Amino acid sequence: MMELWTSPTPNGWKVSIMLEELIEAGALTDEFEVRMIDLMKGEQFGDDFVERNPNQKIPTLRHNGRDLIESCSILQYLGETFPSDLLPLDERKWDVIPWVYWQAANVGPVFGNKLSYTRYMNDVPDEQKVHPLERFNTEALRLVSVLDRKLGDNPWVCGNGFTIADIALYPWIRGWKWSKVNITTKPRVMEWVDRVRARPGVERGLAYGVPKDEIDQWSEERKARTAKSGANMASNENVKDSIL
Ligand SMILES: N[C@@H](CCC(=O)N[C@@H](CS)C(=O)NCC(=O)O)C(=O)O
Repeated sequence: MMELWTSPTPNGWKVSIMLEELIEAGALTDEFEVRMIDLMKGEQFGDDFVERNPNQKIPTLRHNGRDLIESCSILQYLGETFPSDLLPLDERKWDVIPWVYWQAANVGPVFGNKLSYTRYMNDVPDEQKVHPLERFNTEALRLVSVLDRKLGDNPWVCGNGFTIADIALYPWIRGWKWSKVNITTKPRVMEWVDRVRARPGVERGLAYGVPKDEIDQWSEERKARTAKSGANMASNENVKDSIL
């Protein structure tokens, strides 16, 4: 039995895309349940959620009684449990896994912080945002350059095969307009974004919890709602109340 608790956010999309890509590859035929967690209502702080993920963040996956947290560890778990080309299980997996760690340790936190200061810190005075915005923007651009070099002339991050490294990276890079990280100087990265988006499994994975006509372009109402919920979550007061 498999249950995914998630939300339509970059870390959530990694796992929903993975499940749909596994179905596409014929590697996953089991039924699974998906529960959309309303982050704005604070469902990630509820007892039933925290029992599955003490870190109070989506996504979290329960499979055969085992709870998995951290989107990239879930990608690896699914890749190993349901073998497919998405994660080679011989020594070639070491061409892929370091780039999944690279995403988890660098692209996710840096793009996440850039996004947070760009869109969500409404109650922080502008002058206090100057340094973090510059810091995270510069680092995000550096990471995009690393991705550009890694892609080289290959279609996918780790060469000729689409893998969990592409799945880990795509949801953060696709949101470059929302996080205001200018990737347009890197045509190979732009083309890779389009190439990933064109995959049917990716299309279905992005649709979890989002109306079909808003997969690529959110409505103004959804943008405003997301910015408001992001501001609530980014508020230090709420973080203290919920964890300490
Ligand atoms: N490193 C974690 C990050 C998870 C994460 O930050 N999830 C966000 C949504 S993308 C979340 O649940 N935020 C709710 C909150 O901070 O209260 C992972 O990759 O799973």
